[in-house]
Amino acid sequence: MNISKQIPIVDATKITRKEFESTYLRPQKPVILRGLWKQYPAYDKWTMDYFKQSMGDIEVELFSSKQANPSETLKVAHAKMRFDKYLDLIEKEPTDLRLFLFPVFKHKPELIKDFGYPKITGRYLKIPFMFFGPAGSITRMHQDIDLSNVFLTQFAGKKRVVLFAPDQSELLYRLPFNVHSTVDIDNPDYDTYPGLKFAEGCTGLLEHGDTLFMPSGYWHHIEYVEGGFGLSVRTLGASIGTIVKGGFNVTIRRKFDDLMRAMFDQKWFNYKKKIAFKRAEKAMQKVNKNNGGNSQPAYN
Ligand SMILES: O=C(O)CCC(=O)C(=O)O
Repeated sequence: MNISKQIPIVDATKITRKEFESTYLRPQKPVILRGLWKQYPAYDKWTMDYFKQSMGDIEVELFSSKQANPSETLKVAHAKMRFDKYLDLIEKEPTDLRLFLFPVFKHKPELIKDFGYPKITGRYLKIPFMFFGPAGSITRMHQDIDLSNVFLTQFAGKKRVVLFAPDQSELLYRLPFNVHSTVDIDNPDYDTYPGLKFAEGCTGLLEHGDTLFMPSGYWHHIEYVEGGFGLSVRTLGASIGTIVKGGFNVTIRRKFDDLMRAMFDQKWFNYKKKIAFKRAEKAMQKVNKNNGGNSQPAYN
């Protein structure tokens, strides 16, 4: 596996919409847009203390990466807590409880006034979500099921992100009917997952005010280097094909996977793993063929 390539960083106040769309959006290349949200009050206003004071009394549902079943999309919470207590916890104590896809605007609609949708592109799906997590917690590697383009802005704390393009899915042992991979890229097990040796991705560090552009279907593994939070907004996928596939994933494919898991549980998971391993084997053969039979693993 080689993830040493750095995600490029550009000054968002200097790049035009035309440049962004031709260099990153249309070719579907990730980039960190530094300072994209400087234009909105949220840039300075949204702090841990602000959220504690303004909506600390609501109850939030929390997810643990350690307790997560790799076969499932996150639906069933592992813990519940008052929001202010949770924010205190992630500032002070080790925990792996994350607040994932948090629809903060349902609880506090006036927050919408603190930001807008940056004119660097268009076709926004206006459903923002927030993500909170403590230092050391991990958002396990996944693709976003709707295949939209994602703009993830960091407000507090730092996050290390590792991305892989969708064409690396087989080498990452993507589980069919699902958007998760079973590999752990922080502790790569090359004996069990030999295809992972050939996967190539890129890495970046998000700090306050950085917006990561993740093109449709990009795999992301996120590590909270410091406790903090961010917000994602999405735009429609790059092509009609991607949009239709995203719609299909969210509706039929996910429901089918849920149904099969409910009926066959471990048997279904084992079947999906078997397919993932077969596909990885084929992908390795393809890499080898493309390199004239001299493929060298892309180790870091
Ligand atoms: O920042 C995070 O914890 C997760 C973000 C994410 O997975 C997403 O925006 O799709």
